[in-house]
Amino acid sequence: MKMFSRTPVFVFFMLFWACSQPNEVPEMLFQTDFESEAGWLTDDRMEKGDGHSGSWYIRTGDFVPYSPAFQLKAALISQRPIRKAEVVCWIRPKDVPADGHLIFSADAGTTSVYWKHKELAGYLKERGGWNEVTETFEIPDGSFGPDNIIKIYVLSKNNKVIHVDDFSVRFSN
Ligand SMILES: [Ca+2]
Repeated sequence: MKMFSRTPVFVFFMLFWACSQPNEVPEMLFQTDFESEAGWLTDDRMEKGDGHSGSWYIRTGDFVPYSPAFQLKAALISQRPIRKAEVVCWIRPKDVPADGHLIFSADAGTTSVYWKHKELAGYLKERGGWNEVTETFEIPDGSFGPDNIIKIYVLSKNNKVIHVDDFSVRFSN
């Protein structure tokens, strides 16, 4: 009798559990406005001034062509294969004509096992204004493994200074 008396409670619990499980793995969003990185991100490429948000942003192009990178092992982003990375950031050319790339790479040590880029020249024609970059990397299955390090960053192609602020990456499976 005890078993029958507990059955409705058990069924209710299972229904509640089943209904509360998401149908899809939630997207994985990483974002920064660089306002809280000052003093913690030990990189000379941080700059204080008129940011897109607040006072802090990063720069690339004069003494180092690469901006600081988003950098994380693929397995720590998701246990499932990553199929898409949607990047939104704001960039501002200090000098024109600036030219740049948005880079996505998956590295093993110092070697890139997968590497793609997006042209940024179209965002960098006018001096002094912040421009929103919205780019999506579609990633074929098997492009990299869970132990590879995912890096996403801005590269200045012609040594002109580019400012970068409000950087976000949304990964999905
Ligand atoms: Ca900022």
